Amino acid sequence: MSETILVLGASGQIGNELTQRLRVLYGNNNVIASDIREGNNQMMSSGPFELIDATDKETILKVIKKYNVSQVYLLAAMLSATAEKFPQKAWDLNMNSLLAVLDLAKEKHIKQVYWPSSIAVFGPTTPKENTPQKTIMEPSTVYGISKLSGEFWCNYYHKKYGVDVRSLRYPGIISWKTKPGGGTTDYAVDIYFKAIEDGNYECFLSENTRLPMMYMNDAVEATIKIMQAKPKDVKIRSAYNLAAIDFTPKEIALEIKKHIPNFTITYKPDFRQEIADSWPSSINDNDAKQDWNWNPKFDLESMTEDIISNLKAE
Ligand code: AKB
Repeated sequence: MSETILVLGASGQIGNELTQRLRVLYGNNNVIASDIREGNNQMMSSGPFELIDATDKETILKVIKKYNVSQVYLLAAMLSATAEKFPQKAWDLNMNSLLAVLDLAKEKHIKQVYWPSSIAVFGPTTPKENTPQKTIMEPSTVYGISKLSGEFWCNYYHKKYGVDVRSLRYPGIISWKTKPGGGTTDYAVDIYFKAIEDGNYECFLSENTRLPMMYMNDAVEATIKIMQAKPKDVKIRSAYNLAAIDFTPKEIALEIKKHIPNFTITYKPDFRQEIADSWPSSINDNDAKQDWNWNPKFDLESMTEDIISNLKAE
């Protein structure tokens, strides 16, 4: 595989693990990590790193030219909960970074773009269960509005200028190597850390709030899979629905209890409850399965086992 890849937002939750996996697949020196802040030791020492503000098109272009970059993965974004506090900043970051990268592809500086969408494109009027690819989409959060607008832009640049852009609607992504920041689904990451450190967790969502989720390993796998798919197989150029598991805070707590019997959970819903209530509880991803053979590997049980054994070993 001979690609040179630039990852924007490589120090974040998904960017970090995606960069490490891409370095294994494409060679350390062919994957340039970048972020507005430095990454962890492993990222900084395993391959090239550049400080980049993802909205700064000129700097992105300089780095593309410096390394002869062919693909950009744009992972920089402000997530749902933080975006409600800083709506203008969220809009500026989420939109300007995408338009900068799409323009660079339109101007033929790069061949391929990955940009993540989210289940946040759906809203309170969307069918909640087994949410289809095509359905009512009336997001009620700033983050959701920016992601839905981004999807339209991706589709537009593909149809109008032939830009090869690919996108997935991520559910909540659960990881143990890097923590997320500012999302509504973050509770499902925090809970594991608190279970190991303190034996208890105060959840900011109510016990029966069901949300679509996915283990990081599957998310990284899906991202690379859609980028490696033949262009003709990527039939949807807005963003694909993507699913793996769905559960409630009560259900994940019960699963953790199998490993840490004294673990306790309490519930104190805050402003994030309203965001969670506006999102689907499960997603239909048949298009991704049919078009490019998507298939998740982890369920709640195997994910919990993997996370807890890794956290205990740390
Ligand atoms: C968030 O909670 O904001 C994100 C997402 C679902 O896109 N994890």
